[in-house]
Amino acid sequence: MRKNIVAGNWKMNLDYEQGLSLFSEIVNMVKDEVRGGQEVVVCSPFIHLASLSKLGASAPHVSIGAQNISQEPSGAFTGEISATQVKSTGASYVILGHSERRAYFGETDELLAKKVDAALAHDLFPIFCIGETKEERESGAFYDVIKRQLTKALFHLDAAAFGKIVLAYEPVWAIGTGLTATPEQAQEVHAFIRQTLAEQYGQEVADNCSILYGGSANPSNAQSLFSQPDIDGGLIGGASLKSRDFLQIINVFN
Ligand code: 3PY
Repeated sequence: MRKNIVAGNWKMNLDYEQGLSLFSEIVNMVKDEVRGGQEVVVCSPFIHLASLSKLGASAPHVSIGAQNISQEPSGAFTGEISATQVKSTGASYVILGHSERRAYFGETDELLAKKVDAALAHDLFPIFCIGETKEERESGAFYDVIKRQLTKALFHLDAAAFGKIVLAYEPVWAIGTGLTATPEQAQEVHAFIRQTLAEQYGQEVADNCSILYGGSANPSNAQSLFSQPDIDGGLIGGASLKSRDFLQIINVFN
């Protein structure tokens, strides 16, 4: 059975104290709300990870994640952070393939395949983002784009390794623009992703994979998005920075 997951992506926001204080609010609010089979993940900047892991120890359904790792194991890579280092903070997830990293830091599917391997080698679950640009949607090529991203970055994994991946469909045209895919548009793509997984790995692996929707998800649209059969939760940007909004989104599953 796949899990419902609501993951917050704080991006490059919040100083150290602000991050701790928001996280404490989230933990206190969700303590009694989150059901078995559902997980809340907070993906913070690196500076917060170790402290959030300690604060989250009393909240079994709240996990911590990073937003990037290096593909390299260790050594002379100034400014980089390895999978082992992230894992040593107590984090269990890492966002990989976010469109901001693809667009601003030149991350390619080939590089992302290496980052996925580094994460899995150190027991970090990747939340792997895929999605098309506005031009790719308008030209109708978006299914090819999504299939290419899956194939090049993930389909070298065997079925057991793939079972540790969470996917997030994030249409690039809906990130930071206030635009959201309609529930029907999102469902269509999620169903396509699941079908592509079934072709590659079989129906059981496809059925067990949590596929999240990301891209301006908020308390007003979460209900209609998450009620679609192939949408198993969300990767939440701006709305994860406000504890009340984030809780309202989490509560869609309650
Ligand atoms: C957004 O909602 O804008 C995101 O990028 C989530 O990752």
